Amino acid sequence: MSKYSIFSLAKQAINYHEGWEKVWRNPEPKKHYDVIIIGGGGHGLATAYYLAKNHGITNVAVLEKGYIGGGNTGRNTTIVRSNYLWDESAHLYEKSLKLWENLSQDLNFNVMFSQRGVYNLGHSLQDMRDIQRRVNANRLNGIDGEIVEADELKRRIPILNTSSQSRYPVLGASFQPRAGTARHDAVAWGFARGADSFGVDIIQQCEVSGFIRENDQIVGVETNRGNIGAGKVGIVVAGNSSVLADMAGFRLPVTSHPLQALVSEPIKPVLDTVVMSNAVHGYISQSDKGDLVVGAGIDSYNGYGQRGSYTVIENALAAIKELFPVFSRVRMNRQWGGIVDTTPDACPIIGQSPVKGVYINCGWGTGGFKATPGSGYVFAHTLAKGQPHELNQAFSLQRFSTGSLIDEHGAAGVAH
Ligand code: FAD
Ligand code: PYC
Repeated sequence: MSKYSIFSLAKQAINYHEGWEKVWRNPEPKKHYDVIIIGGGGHGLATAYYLAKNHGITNVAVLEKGYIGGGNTGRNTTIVRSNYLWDESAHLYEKSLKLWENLSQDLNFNVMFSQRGVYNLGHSLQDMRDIQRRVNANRLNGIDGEIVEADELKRRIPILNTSSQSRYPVLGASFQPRAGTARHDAVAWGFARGADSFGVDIIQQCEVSGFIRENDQIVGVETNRGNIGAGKVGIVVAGNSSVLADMAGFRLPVTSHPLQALVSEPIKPVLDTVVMSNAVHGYISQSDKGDLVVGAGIDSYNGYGQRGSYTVIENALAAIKELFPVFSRVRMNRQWGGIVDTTPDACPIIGQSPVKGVYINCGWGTGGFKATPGSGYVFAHTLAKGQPHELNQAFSLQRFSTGSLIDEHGAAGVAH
């Protein structure tokens, strides 16, 4: 039973929760750490957690310029799936999905992982051929997937408009039953609490503004809270990756774009799964609270403003309204944007950078939330051993000079 009775909970509420224990400490930065992780999003926090848990490296700091989970981790629409086309990505995302399946137990923190399934709609014969190819490839890799024809889709999701008269008629879908959603903040908080319990320092309001160099090696970082020495530095800053890489002295093939989402007023439960359509650049699920969570395709211009332009969400909502006419009078409550870091092959970059002492984890674009545990797992290995885990070997920065690209544009969620 909880140590808080109903009376003590009420007393805490009146006392502004003054007696509640902190979930993680709020330490001052030390002079030196074995590993510094820049970026307190899900990926940075997961990296710190697995560094400590799997590799016994606990003299670690996570430096976050704002508050943890305040970047894309807290701005995304929480779709988790592993139905990628190519072996390299399928294995990486499937490892992540397996970690998701046990994450609440592992962290002893409810991340509300809900395997409600994800549908990717097909609107043309070519879409359906691509779906067939992807589902077949997934099955060969041991990943669950099925092809669902339009009639069956209508039976499973009665409010979906499958009329042949619509602008983009629905011909069918791929379905991954083990896919679903999770609670984004809880993922950041769970990993933060877990990492902190191993002694990792999570330092918020700590912006990295430069790197300290000795000869050709990075030996620390400059921050608004002073200089901090480091044996190794991991950059995990999503939309700000090019900015940090530039400070460290190397270039990334990454462009940063706004990606927008919206939530509606809460309504009664009507949609118990996730429906995505790359062709119309819109996707939708319903949160446990009842809000409709709707997302758009990326804004095609580059920028760092966490907003995006109106026409993009107007188009996404028009598409959702056509797919689900029943939602036409639902009011939207909030809209926001996050900055996503896209690469030429829609795959991440995870590994050593060209600058000694610096490791990079970026390029997850519109689809990194689902990878949070897997990304942390392989990046921790890479930092600990100084070489990649077999699951991230193919995702090096060097692939952009060797030409070994892994084109995942088709499976990478909302088009980019
Ligand atoms: P972040 O959570 O952005 O963390 C990076 C952190 O670095 C930030 O907190 C930032 O403040 C910090 N930082 C930056 N610069 C500095 C500095 N100089 N010093 C210190 N700290 C710094 N993915 C999915 O898989 N499924 C989805 O449904 C999905 N939907 C999305 C919807 C939207 C609207 C958006 C924007 C993204 C979506 N994504 C989705 C993508 C996903 O959110 C990201 O790929 C993922 O969250 C990236 O996690 P992260 O930890 O790398 O980045
Ligand atoms: O990668 O599945 C995904 C996704 C959905 C919405 C944004 N990204």
